[in-house]
Amino acid sequence: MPIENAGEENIKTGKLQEHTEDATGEFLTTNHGLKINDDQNSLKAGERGPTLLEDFILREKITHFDHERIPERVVHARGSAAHGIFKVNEDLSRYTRAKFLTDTSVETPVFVRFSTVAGSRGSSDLARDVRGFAVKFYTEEGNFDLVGNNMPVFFIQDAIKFPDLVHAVKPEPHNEIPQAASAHDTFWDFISLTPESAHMIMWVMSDRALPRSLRMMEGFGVHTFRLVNEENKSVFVKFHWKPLLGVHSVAWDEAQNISGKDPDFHRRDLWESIENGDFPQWELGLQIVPEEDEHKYEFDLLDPTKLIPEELVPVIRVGTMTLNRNPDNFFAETEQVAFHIGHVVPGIDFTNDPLLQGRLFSYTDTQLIRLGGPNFHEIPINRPIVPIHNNQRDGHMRQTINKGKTAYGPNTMANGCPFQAGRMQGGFTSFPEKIEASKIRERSASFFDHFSQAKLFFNSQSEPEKNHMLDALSFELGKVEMLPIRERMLYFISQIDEGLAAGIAHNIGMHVPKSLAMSLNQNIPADGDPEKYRSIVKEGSLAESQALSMVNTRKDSIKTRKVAILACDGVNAANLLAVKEAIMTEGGLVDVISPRFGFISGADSDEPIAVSKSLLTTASVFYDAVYVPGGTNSVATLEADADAIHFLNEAFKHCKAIAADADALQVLRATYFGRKLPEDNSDETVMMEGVIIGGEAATLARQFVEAIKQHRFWEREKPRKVPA
Ligand code: HDE
Repeated sequence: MPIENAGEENIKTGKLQEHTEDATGEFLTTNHGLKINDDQNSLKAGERGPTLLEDFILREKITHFDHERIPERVVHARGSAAHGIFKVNEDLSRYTRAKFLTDTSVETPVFVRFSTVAGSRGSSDLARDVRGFAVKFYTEEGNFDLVGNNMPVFFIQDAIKFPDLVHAVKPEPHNEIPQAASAHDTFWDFISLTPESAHMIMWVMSDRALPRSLRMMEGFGVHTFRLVNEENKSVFVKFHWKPLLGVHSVAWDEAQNISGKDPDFHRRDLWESIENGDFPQWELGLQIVPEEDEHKYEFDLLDPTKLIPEELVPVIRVGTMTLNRNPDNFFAETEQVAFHIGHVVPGIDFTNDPLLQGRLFSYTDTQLIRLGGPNFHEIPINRPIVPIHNNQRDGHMRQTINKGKTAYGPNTMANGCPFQAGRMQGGFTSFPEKIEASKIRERSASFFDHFSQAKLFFNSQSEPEKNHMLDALSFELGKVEMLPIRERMLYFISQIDEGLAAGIAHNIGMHVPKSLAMSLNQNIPADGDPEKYRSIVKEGSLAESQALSMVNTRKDSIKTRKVAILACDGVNAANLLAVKEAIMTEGGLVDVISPRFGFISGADSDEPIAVSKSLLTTASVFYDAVYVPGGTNSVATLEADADAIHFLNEAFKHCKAIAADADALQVLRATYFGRKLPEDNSDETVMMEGVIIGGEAATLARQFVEAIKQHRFWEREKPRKVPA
C-alpha cells in the first residue's frame, strides 16, 4: 500500500501498519524474491572443502544478521509498549481546538511506550528509576506525542544540564558499573551539587520508583503546556494520566528479588494482561491555569522541578485511554517508535520552560543516529494516519516514491501544491505570545526555591512511605564510596527534613554537617553574584498534599491481582476451589502452587487439581497474596517444605495479604511471623494486619478479597520485621 493512502485505510481498520503474516504455505526466498533450494548448508568446494565466496545466499543471510542491531536509546533504552485507543468524554473546545479533544465520537489510536531511564535495553524492569510514559496519539490532524514520565517533576531546570545528569547516573565510564542503578558515586556527586534536584530526588527515593505494574502508574507531561482554542485564547495545562487500577508499588527488597528472578516482570505483566483481555486503562487528567493566573503561584509554572498541587488546581478527568493490543513485532514497533515532544497538533502549544525548549531540539536529533537518517517518519509505527504532502525528498532509506517534477514551493508547475494551510484550514499556527526580552544566559530568580516542594512531598507521605525513603536514601548513600559526597548529601537532605537526614546519617555511620565549606549551587555563572543565586525556601507554603501519597490511591478492586494458593496432595479441595472461585469472580488471577508440577488430589474429592506453577519455577515476589488451604496431608507436606515456608515468610515480609484455613495454621506456625501470631485461633478471626485465618470458606474468601484490595500492609513492616 502506498504510504500516502495508508492513513485512510488505517483509520477504517484500526490497524496502523502493514503487517507481514507468517509465511504459512510459502517457499523460502532471498530478500530479492529468489526461491531458495537449501538454507541449511553453505556452498562448498567439495564435501569437506572451504566455503565459496560465490555463495550469495549465505552472504545475504549473514550480512543481514550482522546488521540487525541499531543503537539503543541514549536514555529510556529499556521499554515495553502496546497499542490502544483514546477517547475524550467531553468537548474541550472551550480550551483547545485539537479535534481529538473536542469530538467525543472520535476514537484516536495510540501507541504507548513505558520505559526505565538509566539501564540498557536488556536491564531489569525493577530498577529504582523514573519510568517513561510516552503516548503517541495518531490523530486526524497528525501525530501528537505526549512524552511524559511517571513522576510529575524533573531533576534539572535547564536542558543544558541534561547530558551531565545522564552521564552521572549511567554506569561509570571506566568500568561500566553499576547497571540500571543510581546508587553510585557519580550520580550522588552530581546531585549533591545540584539543589534543584531536591524535589525529584524525593520522588525517585520514594516507592513511586518501584511500580507494582506499568498498569498501576500515574503519568505526567511534567512541563506546563498551552492549550489554544478556536478564538486563539490560550490556557496553561499540565497533563496527567490516572490509572484505573490505582497507583501501587512493590517493596525494595522485593524489587531486587524480582530483578533476579524475572527481569521482564513489567513487560510480561503488560503483555499478559492484554493477552488475557484485562486491558489497562488510564483517565487523561488536565490541570488548567488561565493565562491571567500565570504569576499567581509561589512557584513558576515554567519550572519543571515544580508541580501544581491538586489542592490548588484540581485535575479534571476528560478522557480514557485503553491499551488493547500487543505489538506484533518488538523491534519494528517498540524499538523503532520515535517520540518527539515537538509532535503537536493545532490547539496544543509549548511554553518557555527551558527544559521543554531543549527537548524540542533533542528528539529528532537523536533519531537521526538511532534510526539512521531523516526518513524515520516512514517507518510504519511512526507514520501518521493522515497523508503526508511536502517537498522533502530523498535521504537514507527513502520509502515514498514521489511522482512529478516539483519538489519546491512556491511553484506554478504543480499549481502551487502542496498548499500552505491557513489557520481556518487546520494549519498549525504558533500561539502569538508576546516576548520583550534581552538575551541572557541566566536562570530566573523565580526558579530558585528548590526545597519547598521537596518538603511538601516528604511531609505528605505516610509513616511507612517515609520509612521507605529513609531506607532508600540510606541504601543509595551507603553505596557511595567517597565520604565528602555522602556528607554533602546529608547536608542537602537536612534542608528538606532534619529527621530524615539524621536517620540516614545514623544508618551510614556519619553526622549531619551543620554547614558546608563549599556552595552546593553550581548554577552560579563564573561572574555571577552568589547571593543572587542562593536557594530560597518559601515559608507558608502548602504543608501537605493528599495526592502525593500512594496511601490515598484507589483501593477498590483486586482485578488482575495475582494470588498464590499453596497446596499438595490431600488438600481440602472444597475450600481451595471456593476461595479460588471467589478471587476469580472479583477479577483476580490464581495459581495453584505445589512443590512439583502435575496434578494434586483433594482429600475430599476425586477430581485432580492442576498445579499451575511449581515452587521451583515461581516465587512469592510474583504474587500479591497467598492462601494456604487445609487438609491434613497437604498441610504436613507444606510445613516440612523449606521453599513453601520461605514463600510465606517472604510474602509476609513484603506486607502481602495472607490467608489460611484454621487447620493450616501449623504451616504458618512454621514461619518466622507465625511464631508471633496470637494464640487465639478461633473461627473467623483476623489474626494480624492482613493475615486472615480460619472461618468458613466463604467468609475467609470475603475477608481475603478485602485484604488484597488494600494492596499491602506496610504498617506491619517495621514492628514485625522477619528475616526472609
Ligand atoms: Fe527525554 N529523551 N529528554 N525526557 N524522554 C529521550 O529520545 C531529553 C525528559 C522521555 O519511549 C530521547 O527517542 C532531553 C523529561 C521519555 O521512546 C532523547 C531532556 C521527560 C523518553 C531525550 C529530556 C522525558 C525520552 C532518547 C532534557 C519527561 C522515551 C531516545 C531537556 C517529561 C521515549 C529518544 C520512548 C527519550 C532527550 C528530559 C521523557 C535523547 C534533552 C523531562 C518518556 O531525545
